[in-house]
Amino acid sequence: MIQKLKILGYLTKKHAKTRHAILIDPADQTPDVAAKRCLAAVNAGTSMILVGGSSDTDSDNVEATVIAIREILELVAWAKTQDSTRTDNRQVPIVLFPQGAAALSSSADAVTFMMLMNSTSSRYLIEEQVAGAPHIRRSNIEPLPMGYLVCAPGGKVGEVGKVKLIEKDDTKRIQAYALTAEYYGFKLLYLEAGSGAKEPVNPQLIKSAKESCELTIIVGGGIRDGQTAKKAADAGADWIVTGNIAEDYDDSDELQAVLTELIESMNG
Ligand code: 1GP
Repeated sequence: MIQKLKILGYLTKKHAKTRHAILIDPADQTPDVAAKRCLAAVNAGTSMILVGGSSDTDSDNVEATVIAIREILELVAWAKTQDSTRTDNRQVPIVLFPQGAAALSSSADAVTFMMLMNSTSSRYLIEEQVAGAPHIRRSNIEPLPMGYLVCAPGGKVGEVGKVKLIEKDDTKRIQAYALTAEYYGFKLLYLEAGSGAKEPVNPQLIKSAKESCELTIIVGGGIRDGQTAKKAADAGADWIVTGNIAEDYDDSDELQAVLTELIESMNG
């Protein structure tokens, strides 16, 4: 396990390259399948595993998924220590990306403690966070202060979160939100187009957010190939998240090859 209270530093550390995170939705796959996909992603160069979804997740399936992922990664890490020819011993954190207070696991390394800033519902602005905070304290997982913004098209998270979407060309509005996130003391800003979005976050919005604050920028939703990932990276994304694409592949080697290609072309 990565040492406690170190994950925020790991996420915000300035990197020459944009890093990749895989998002696992526990409602869409069994824990075993999730673990195999994570292993393929880590072998491809993924730097973080996010676990969460916008519906149908609860603490039981989140916990079982986190444990299965941790077990497979620890097994592989142990195997590497037995092989003197292997010098790579990258550790990849498992971070919860919860839909709310009912989708937490004490087995994770950290949790994105986020405000869905452009929601119109007090539930996603503050109430779920208040409900989840005591659980986070008890389980001793690290909270990562994060502003979460849903941009058009927004998809299911936009609907569930009762979001007033940031439109593709609304650079002024995203600048104001980015500044607000910084003034609140958040360290991360996540720009979301919605899982499976037909169009990813407009690179112009990413650029505007990046230029108006000092926060670490994470971008996800609708990114399915290296070219799209590269556009987001070039616009200023520090992290790119992909979720759905992993669910298209049952074969681990195939998934590893696809993600390797995506991660390489993103920084190419
Ligand atoms: C994470 O919602 C994304 O922010 C994941 O989106 O499933 O479209 O990759 P995809």
